[in-house]
Amino acid sequence: SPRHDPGVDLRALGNTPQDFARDLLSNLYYERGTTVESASAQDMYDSLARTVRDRLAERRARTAAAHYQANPRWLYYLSAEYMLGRQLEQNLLYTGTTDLAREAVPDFDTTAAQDVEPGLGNGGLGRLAACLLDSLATMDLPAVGYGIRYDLGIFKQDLDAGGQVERPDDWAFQGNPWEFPAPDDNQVVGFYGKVTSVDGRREWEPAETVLGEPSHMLVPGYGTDTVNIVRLWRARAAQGSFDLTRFAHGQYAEAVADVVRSENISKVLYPDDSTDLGRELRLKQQYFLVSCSLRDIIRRFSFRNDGNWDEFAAKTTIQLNDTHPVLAIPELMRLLVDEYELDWDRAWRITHDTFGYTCHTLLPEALETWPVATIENLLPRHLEIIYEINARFLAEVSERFPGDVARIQRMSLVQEEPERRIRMANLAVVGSRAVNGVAALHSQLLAETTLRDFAELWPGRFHNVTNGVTPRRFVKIANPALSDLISSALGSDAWLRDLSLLQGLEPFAADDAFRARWREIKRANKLTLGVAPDFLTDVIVKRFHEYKRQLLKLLHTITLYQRIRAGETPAPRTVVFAGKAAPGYWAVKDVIRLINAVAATVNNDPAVAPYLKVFFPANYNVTLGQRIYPAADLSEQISLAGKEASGTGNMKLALNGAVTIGTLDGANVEIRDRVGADNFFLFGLDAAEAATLRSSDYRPRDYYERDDELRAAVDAIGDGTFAGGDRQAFGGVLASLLDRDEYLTLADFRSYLDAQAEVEKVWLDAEAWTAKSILNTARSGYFSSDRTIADYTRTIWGLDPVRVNP
Ligand code: 26V
Repeated sequence: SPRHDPGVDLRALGNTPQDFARDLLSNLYYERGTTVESASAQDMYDSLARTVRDRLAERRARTAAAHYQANPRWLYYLSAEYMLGRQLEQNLLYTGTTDLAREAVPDFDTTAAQDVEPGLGNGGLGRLAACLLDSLATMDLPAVGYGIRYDLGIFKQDLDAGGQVERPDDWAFQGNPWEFPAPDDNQVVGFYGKVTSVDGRREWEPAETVLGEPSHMLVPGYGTDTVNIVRLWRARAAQGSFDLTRFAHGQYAEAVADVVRSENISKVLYPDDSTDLGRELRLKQQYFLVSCSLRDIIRRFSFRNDGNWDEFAAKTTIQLNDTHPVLAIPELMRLLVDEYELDWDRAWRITHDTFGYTCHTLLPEALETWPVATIENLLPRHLEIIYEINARFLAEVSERFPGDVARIQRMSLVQEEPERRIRMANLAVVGSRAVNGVAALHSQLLAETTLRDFAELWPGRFHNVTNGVTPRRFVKIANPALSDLISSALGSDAWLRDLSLLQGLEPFAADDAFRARWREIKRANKLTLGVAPDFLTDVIVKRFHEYKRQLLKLLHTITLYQRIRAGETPAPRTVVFAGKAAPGYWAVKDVIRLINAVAATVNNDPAVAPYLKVFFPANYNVTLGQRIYPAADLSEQISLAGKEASGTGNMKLALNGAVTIGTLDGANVEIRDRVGADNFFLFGLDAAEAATLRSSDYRPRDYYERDDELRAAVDAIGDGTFAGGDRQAFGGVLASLLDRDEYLTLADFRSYLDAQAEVEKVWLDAEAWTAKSILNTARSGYFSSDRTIADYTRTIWGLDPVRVNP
């Protein structure tokens, strides 16, 4: 029977100024219980958000009806992280109500400033997930994103005496008007307990259960009526968990112990994306996400397809965003074999045909492994299933490579030394139909190094899908003036849905008036950011990691400072650093402290002021990024080659007309291929050279001793120049550079400075620079996440669009 009543006209919400103002007032009165006169900024924001949300909800209802009719193949994106960014401006744009809102709301800017971004991710991987959802909806593809509704998102970064201090990000403290709770779709998740045999079947009896309560946020497409959802799970204790008896005895903490233990599962996002910590609570989060989402996926499948399992893989494709949700593989096996009583081989075919796995790193220390003992305790039945998968898999390997014991040890899902651990990436590859890296070089290196044995066994399973970014948020919303200029040059705004059309800007690189206008916009964007409008804005904005080499940028900055002190007069520049460090990652927290110490010295030196400023805005997040990218002239993408899987900030910056200085790493390679070698400042070792040098007896001190400017910059770190004479203040940074220099910063220093000299030469010719800037935008259309989705759809997912009736 139809679930949607076509007789109901859901479009009662009009789009005249009167309709909009009436709905806003109605929300103010009936949802907030206040009036225009006494409304706080928060009241007004919440009412406006609901007014916009209701217009999306109407599209959502039509989308659901179209999906029900079509009964399509679905994509389910499983991700522990989503960095959605602010919602209000996006949803105003997508519903075409920006002008209505500005008219209806008394102080629009103050109201809009109440919007808080849900920072439910660490960095690149989480923001990629949000860009992919935006493109899926824009391309009318039936998809649901599944994630965790953390109470606390990525910490807020303060700078205290130049050092990073973390504060909790209670992002929904004032409520979240964009969210729809769906308590009827609760799931029950089990942990711990034991496995017994009953009539020849294995039965897991969990010792602890937790409720997963879903809510969703709307994910509208741009220029279409499709509105998809991202469904986020929050952990709750079962009703009645409060222990009244303990309470009556004055044992207040004990009375709520069960509630607290349950709710802790979705309490906080783990802010460490650099190392595998192996904490049990994190494994609980992962299983919580996987268990709730799979049951929800099966529920959705069952009411559409009468639970015919032979149809499951044809109707369902599940993409695993890195290894964080990889427990979905043994969990689906457990559900099929233990609960639905399918035989193993049939269950395995279904499971294997359902999953795709995206790998986002090459760093060995970021590859997740879990101690066997931890899994055995928390998820005893899953461990049995992993062992069974492993036994069958290793039998296959032995048959292909008889007697190759070393290979079997490398490929096993179980690492034996120094303790027994489960290798999640191996499990992901074995249990998936398709595996992909996130940029051409990354996918190639995965197949040649990290996952080489697997690529040899199953070459057809390995793919590349180069990352992309949404031009709606990162060009149209972030840079409205540039967007208007592009639309008027191209004669329409069709580029926002087909970014390859930016190619049409190429001829304008030779147009004097256009270049002048382009520069004016960049200038205005710098003023908005609060940096000097006529200085070169040189930006390195990303999470802090040693491999990303913010320290290389700092050594260059110190050299500039020393040259100016020595009487040189380089082209004026502002160096912008922004980004968070994992709270326990001391090596880079010291780098943040050092950057701010250098900034204090540089910015307080009047002799240097005309030439150099260092700016470190705190708390880099999506919102701050949207202000920085439009103001940037130079995009720093200077990771050691072979370490950055892709990068996506590089794409956001190029699309906003920043020229890249970078190594041949991640997607830089493809950016350079597309914008042209003349419009990209290349330096440094390539991945092969870097690997060779690292495996030889690399001696950073040799570089230090041979290069006078390098030595002077390093010495300034050690002699107290930036620490009021304290020679010990940055001893750790110094020692790690001179004794180890794991990421070859000193080896790439001179090449980097040469490339910076070339930057400066071009910058001094404003017309030449502007032409390069325009060509960077014109030739970066490939880096739209719409193209990324088209690639996934063609090579991995096999989805068809479903159009929503107007
Ligand atoms: C890693 C880990 C390691 C273990 C425990 C917790 C945890 C949480 C998050 C991560 C994420 C690291 C992977 C990541 O963010 N990779 C980035 O993915 C971007 C999108 O594909 C890509 O552009 C960046 O180059 C890559 O570093």
